[in-house]
Amino acid sequence: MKRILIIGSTGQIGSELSWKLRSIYGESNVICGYFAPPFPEGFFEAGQTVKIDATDINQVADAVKKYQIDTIYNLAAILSATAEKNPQLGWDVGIGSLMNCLDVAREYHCAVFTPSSIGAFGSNTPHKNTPQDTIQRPNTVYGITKVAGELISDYYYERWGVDTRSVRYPGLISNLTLPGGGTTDYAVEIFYKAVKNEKFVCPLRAGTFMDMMYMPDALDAAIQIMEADPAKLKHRNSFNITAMSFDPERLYAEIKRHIPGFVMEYDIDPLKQAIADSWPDNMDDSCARIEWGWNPKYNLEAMTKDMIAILKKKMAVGNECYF
Ligand code: NAD
Ligand code: AKB
Repeated sequence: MKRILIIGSTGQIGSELSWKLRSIYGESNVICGYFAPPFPEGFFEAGQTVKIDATDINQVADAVKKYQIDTIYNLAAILSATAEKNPQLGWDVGIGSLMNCLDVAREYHCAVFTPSSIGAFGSNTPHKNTPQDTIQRPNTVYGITKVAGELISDYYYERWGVDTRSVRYPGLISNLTLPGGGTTDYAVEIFYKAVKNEKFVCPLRAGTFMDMMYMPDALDAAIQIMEADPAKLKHRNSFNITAMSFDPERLYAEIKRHIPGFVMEYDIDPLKQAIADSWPDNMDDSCARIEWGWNPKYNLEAMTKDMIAILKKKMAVGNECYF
C-alpha cells in the first residue's frame, strides 16, 4: 500500500485528487500538505493534513520522514498568467519546490509526480497535432519552469534512479475549486456565469484553440501514470495528454445548447491572449495511449452536460458561486 504526500493539496487539482487518492489507498495513507488559504470545505476534517512550504527542503523532508511517505504528488506552482506578473515567485515555487521534492525523494526512496503543462511549448512548436517530442522554447516563466522541471526530473531518474513521472496537462475544467490564475481559466469561469444567467466576458479571441480536459480524466491520468508498469514507459517527463480541443466560440455554442439565453462578449486580455497564442491548438497524445493506456472518458459534449448539471445542483442548495 502506498503512503502518499500531496504538496499543494488545496488547489484546483489537489482538492479533488486528495479525495480520489484517499478512496483508493485509504484515508490514513494520504497526507494533505497545505500552504495558504483558501482551504476547501471540510479540508481539515477529511483526513491527515500538514502545513508545508515546499520551497523549504526541511519541511518537505520532515513530512516525508514523519509519515513514512513513499510517493509525493507535487502540485505546488504559480500558474501562467500570475507567474508572468511575478516571475521570481513563479520560478521559486515551480523549480524550488520540485528540486526539494527530488532531493528528499532521492534520500528517502520516494516516487514523484509533478505535472507539466501545454505551457511547456512555445510559439515555434508545431501547433497542430503537437508531437510528444518536439521543439520546447516557451517564452513565459511558467513554461520555462515546466521545461526545466521535465528535464531535471528525467535527470534524477537517469542519474539517481528516482521514480519520476509526469503528464503535460491541458487546461483543466472543474467545479469544486476555482483555477489558480492561468490562461485557460476562462473555460471554467464561463460555466459559473452561464448557470447564474449572467453575461460572460471572454478574455481570449474567437479562434483561440487549446487542449482541455475535464477533472475526472485529469485525476485518472495522475493515478494511472503512477501505477503504470515502468517496463512499458519509454518516456517519463512528461507525456502529452488531451481530451478535447476548442476555442471560445465552440464552447459558447455548446453551453447555449443547454442554456439558450446565455450571452458571451469579448474583451481581450493581451497577456493571456499572447500566452494562449504560443500554446498548441491540439496535441498528439498517442505515446501516453500506447505506453500506459491513456484513454479519457469526457469529450466536450459530455463535460459540458456534467458541468452544468453539477453547478446547477450546487446553486439549488444555496452554495456559493464565485464568479
Ligand atoms: P493551483 O494554483 O490551484 O494550486 C497550487 C497549490 O500550490 C495551492 O494549493 C497553493 O497553496 C500551493 N502552493 C503555492 N506555493 C506553495 C509553496 N511554497 N509550498 C507548498 N504549496 C504551495 O494549481 P493547480 O491547478 O492545482 O495545479 C497543480 C499543478 O498542475 C501545477 O504544477 C500546475 O502547473 C499543473 N497544471 C495545472 C493545470 C490546470 O489547468 N489546473 C494545467 C496544466 C498543469
Ligand atoms: C494555465 O493556464 O496556466 C494552466 C495550464 C494549462 O498550465 N491552466
